[in-house]
Amino acid sequence: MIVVFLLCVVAGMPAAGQTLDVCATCHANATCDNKSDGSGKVCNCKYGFVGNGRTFCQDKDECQIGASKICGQHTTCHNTYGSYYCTCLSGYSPSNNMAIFIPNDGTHCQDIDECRITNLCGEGGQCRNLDGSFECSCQLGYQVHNGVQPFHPHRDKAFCKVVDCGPPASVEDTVLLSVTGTTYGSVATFACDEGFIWARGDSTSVCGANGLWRGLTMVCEAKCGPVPFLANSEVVWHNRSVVIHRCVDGYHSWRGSNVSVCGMSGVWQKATLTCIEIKPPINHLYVLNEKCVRWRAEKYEEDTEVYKVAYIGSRDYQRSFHDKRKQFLSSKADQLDLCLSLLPVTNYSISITAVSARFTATITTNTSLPVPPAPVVYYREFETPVPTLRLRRSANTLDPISLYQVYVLPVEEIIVFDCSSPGRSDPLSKSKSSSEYITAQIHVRQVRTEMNFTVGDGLHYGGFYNAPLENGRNYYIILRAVSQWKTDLKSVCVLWAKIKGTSYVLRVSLLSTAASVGLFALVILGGYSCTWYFKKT
Ligand SMILES: *[C@@H]1O[C@H](CO)[C@@H](O)[C@H](O)[C@H]1NC(C)=O
Ligand SMILES: *[C@@H]1O[C@H](CO)[C@@H](O)[C@H](O)[C@H]1NC(C)=O
Ligand SMILES: *[C@@H]1O[C@H](CO)[C@@H](O)[C@H](O)[C@H]1NC(C)=O
Ligand SMILES: *[C@@H]1O[C@H](CO)[C@@H](O)[C@H](O)[C@H]1NC(C)=O
Ligand SMILES: *[C@@H]1O[C@H](CO)[C@@H](O)[C@H](O)[C@H]1NC(C)=O
Ligand SMILES: *[C@@H]1O[C@H](CO)[C@@H](O)[C@H](O)[C@H]1NC(C)=O
Ligand SMILES: CC(=O)N[C@H]1CO[C@H](CO)[C@@H](O)[C@@H]1O
Repeated sequence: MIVVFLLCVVAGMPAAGQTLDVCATCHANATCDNKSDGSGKVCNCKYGFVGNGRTFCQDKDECQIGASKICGQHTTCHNTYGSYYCTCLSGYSPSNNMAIFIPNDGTHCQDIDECRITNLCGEGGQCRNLDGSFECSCQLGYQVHNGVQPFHPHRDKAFCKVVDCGPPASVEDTVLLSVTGTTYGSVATFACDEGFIWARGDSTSVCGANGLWRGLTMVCEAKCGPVPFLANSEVVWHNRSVVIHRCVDGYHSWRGSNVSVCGMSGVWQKATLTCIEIKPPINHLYVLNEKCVRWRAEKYEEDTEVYKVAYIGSRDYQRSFHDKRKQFLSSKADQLDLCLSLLPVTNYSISITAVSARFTATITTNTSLPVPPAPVVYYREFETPVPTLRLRRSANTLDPISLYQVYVLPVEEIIVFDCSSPGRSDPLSKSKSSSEYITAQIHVRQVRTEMNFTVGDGLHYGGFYNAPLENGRNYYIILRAVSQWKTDLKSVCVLWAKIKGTSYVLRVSLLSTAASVGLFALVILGGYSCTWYFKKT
């Protein structure tokens, strides 16, 4: 410390007596000095003290007037007993390089350039000196962590860390060829993905200061264009070189590959998948012409399918009846027709199984009532009014629901007989004697294999009166065989006999239907709707 003593002369009081020892009266913190004029002694308070030098000398606080005034800028003033000293504020250092000073020799506090100390801001940090301080920011390629810029490395937890872009982000339809690193300035090089060609743009990407890869502007053009379309299918998965197809709901694949591939030539090698509607292996099954079944086969074209056709027939009116049969057939055809030997007036359940597809379709049907076979009669001509006629019947030719009706036709000018019209029963009530009537009705059960029937015997047959024939009149006798089931009725008529009561000569013209004349029998076929026209000549 350099202390400059100032000599202060305190004017002494005029001495009351020369004998007074002034020095003895000086304050402990005062000195006894010669008077400047040499006229005696005087007490002076020591440097740093103020007072009269004798009775009091008290400490003077130099710092009170302000550090910047007494010590200068950027200082702290420290008062001591009788003195003071100065120090520099943090960030400043005294120009004389001493820790403490008194500025009376020109010493002052000057800013410290902290940035002269290397690495003060850490790796990647950039130091900036401030008046009395400094701050850090991050160099290009570095980013601040744990804080914001600018930061102070001792005060904040912030620090600089090198920018890392991470693995290079790939752009659609490109592949990474090489990369020099992942930090700032690293370069990644890309190439077009399989199935693509480089159209234009930059194929490299650079790790930028913001931590992002940038610069890749490569445009990608697909070689093969949009994914190919297949009817009734959807795309399950695809990339630009491979497409996998699948049939949509309700359709299934009819062989073929389900993958499309982008070929070297830049065109799709399309999948060959064919999607067809899912249908049962047997469909559109129906009965055709009463005895045939027709169905559509759903299978691979070239495959042969084996079908088992089984059918069961039953009859309401004949409990014991069971027609149960089966047959197999194998075919490649898409449509099948099969005619079965179904019996008449029967309910059938027909089931068709596609053996390899393990699928069965069933249909029910019934067969209709057929026209009964024409009865075999012995045609004769009689000259008696009570002729006995013969009928033969082979067992089972007619079913149990049939019966016979015997018609009597009195011969008039013109006789019209319709086999399908129900006959009249009462010959007595007829107004016109020429009308035909039913003379007997005989159930088929009563016939067995052969029957002799005498016309005009006056008895009742099946509720009909077998009225005697008039002597001398001419008649035709017609036999009608009837099949009846519920409301359905089929019949056939045959000419059974001719009765000649008089000398009339008759010619029969069979105008409308087919006729067959045998040696013994005249059988008239043609069914229920046949109509005969008889003309007297
Ligand atoms: C004189 O000054 C000193 C410090 O320098 C102090 O300790 C002492 O008390 C003072 N004496 C009186 C009598 O004031
Ligand atoms: C598409 O996928 C196939 C099969 O997974 C693969 O071999 C091919 O490399 C892929 N192509 C593209 C361009 O991704
Ligand atoms: C494509 O076909 C293969 C074999 O032909 C088959 O295994 C695969 O399941 C099919 N994929 C689809 C999605 O249908
Ligand atoms: C066929 O079945 C129907 C209905 O069950 C029935 O009404 C009919 O009488 C049956 N026909 C024969 C011939 O069994
Ligand atoms: C026979 O089948 C036809 C058509 O399926 C139906 O209309 C008719 O009522 C059936 N007849 C009987 C007797 O079941
Ligand atoms: C029917 O008559 C013939 C001869 O006229 C006779 O031979 C035959 O046995 C008779 N049939 C019956 C079932 O009576
Ligand atoms: C310090 C100082 O100058 N002291 C002087 C005071 O006066 C006497 C005589 O008068 C001198 O002898 C001292 O030297």
